Amino acid sequence: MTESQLEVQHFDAVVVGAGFSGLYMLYKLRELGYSVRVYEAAEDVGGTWYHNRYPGARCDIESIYYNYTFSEELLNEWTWSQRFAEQPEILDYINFVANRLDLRRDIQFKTRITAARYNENYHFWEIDTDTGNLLTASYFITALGCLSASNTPNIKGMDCFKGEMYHTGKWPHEEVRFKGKRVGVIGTGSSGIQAIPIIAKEASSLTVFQRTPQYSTPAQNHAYDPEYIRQIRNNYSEIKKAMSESRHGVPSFPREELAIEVSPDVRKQAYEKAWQEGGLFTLLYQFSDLGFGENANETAQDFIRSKIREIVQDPEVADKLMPSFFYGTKRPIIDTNYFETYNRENVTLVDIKNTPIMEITPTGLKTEETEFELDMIVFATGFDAITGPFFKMDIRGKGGVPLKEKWAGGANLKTYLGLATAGFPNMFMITGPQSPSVLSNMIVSIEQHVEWIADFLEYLRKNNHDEFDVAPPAEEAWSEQCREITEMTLLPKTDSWYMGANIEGKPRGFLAFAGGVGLYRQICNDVAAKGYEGFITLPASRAMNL
Ligand code: N01
Repeated sequence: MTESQLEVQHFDAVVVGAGFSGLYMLYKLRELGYSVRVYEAAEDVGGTWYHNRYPGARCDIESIYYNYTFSEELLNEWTWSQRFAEQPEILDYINFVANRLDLRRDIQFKTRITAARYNENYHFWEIDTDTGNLLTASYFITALGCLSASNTPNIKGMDCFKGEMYHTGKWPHEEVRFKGKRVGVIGTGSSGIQAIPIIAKEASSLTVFQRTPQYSTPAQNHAYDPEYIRQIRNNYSEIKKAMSESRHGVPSFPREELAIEVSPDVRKQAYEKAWQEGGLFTLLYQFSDLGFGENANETAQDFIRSKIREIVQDPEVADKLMPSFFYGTKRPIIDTNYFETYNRENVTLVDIKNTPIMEITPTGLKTEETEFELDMIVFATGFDAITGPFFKMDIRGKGGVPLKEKWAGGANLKTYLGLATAGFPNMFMITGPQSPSVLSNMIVSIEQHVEWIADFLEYLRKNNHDEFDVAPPAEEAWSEQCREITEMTLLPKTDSWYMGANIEGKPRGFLAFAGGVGLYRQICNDVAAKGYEGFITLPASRAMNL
């Protein structure tokens, strides 16, 4: 270790992560005159879009809404090529922003924050990195991404596999070739469903190991018409307002009609229109009771199941692909030729709920029934979502209490607005647990959080305060409100990663705020308007408690 590495560096704010949220937080605080340093474990900017470079990776939010909206210049200088941009184009966009705003000079790459402790005497955070930096920061801001801790199941024998093995969430930078190979994909969530049709076209054979069949509807992706882009640009301030007041961060709203009150013909027409139109929430928005009413939801399920049956030629394969949970209680999935892929001769579907995977062998994979010879295994097995990335660091608050301990047990996961948590003063979370984050267009949620945090820091500075904490009753009330809203929906009735159900041993509990980004923004604004009600702030002038 060099001498300079042993020097303690102090910043007003240390931000963890250089994805969409970390980059905007850096820009915002730097503009306001704070000293900020971002630490990023990867070699470059991008966060989720840096790591998820598997074949077929693309956005499920329409590109024109999936960008920063805080700068008109950025909006006007970037033109998306297609309705659902592919990962390389999104990563290019993030690089464009990083270059345009000259962000890299305040980012330290290839450096992982390993631990952070709150120093109660000096009211700052002491932060350790895996490169030996010793840091202190008045504010510790996590911009970790909700889906950055990949989940690879521990399957007997996996270390002995002689072929290639990948996880969609940690895809290599070098080209992965499927040509002439026998490939197995485990997992049929958004990642698997995007990758499967592409891999199938190249591989000599593709075996899909499916645990839970999924609903997926066509993305109906297409190139953008320049005239359409021009119109969008001209109306962007209205679009931005609609996004910020919406449910999911896109400028559209569920229709008011109830599925259970219209005739089967009217319903079918609505669903058919949505199917043709494509898009993430289009089908879910056809009726306002799909997210709440079991019978209503079943009509959407039936429609998608009938479509799967129409598309998939082999009735036995179609049977295996029939999903049965409430539609929309896992993040909806949109695809390009997913179900069609099962009509290919080189594709086999294996139902691992009925015939579980027993082990990985040196040459393939064994289920209870069959042994499959494979040259490559792709894990599309998702993430330890939302809380997982926090637990990769040893974060300790007042009294040295580890965050992992505070949040142990699903019912104990308490935050205030998903932005902060009691006992961890001066720590902010961008798109943390119990915020709308993963249920929304992430960029809309990120911008709202970053701007709210910056406003709060300005409030503290103007009032000459240097410490905030959450009042425990405020986080009790917020957590209860999150639970009550979730209970009104069908969301907790499904085993999903929203519920922590995909990770063995993870406590069950809904991890986000389900009331929508519009309501959430209003609540956050009210809290600010009432002098940051629910937060305890302390003046910088008080004697240090040494
Ligand atoms: O992960 P997932 P993902 N043995 O958790 C299965 C976002 N995203 O990476 O359903 C066997 O959804 C698991 O089975 P089950 C988006 O928000 C967005 O696909 O748990 N199988 C499931 O089939 C998304 O929701 C885009 O029974 C196992 C799959 O693996 C989120 O990321 C693209 C298993 C995991 O599905 C996560 O998506 C990609 C095991 N032990 C991702 N463990 C966009 O379009 C898990 N599975 C923007």
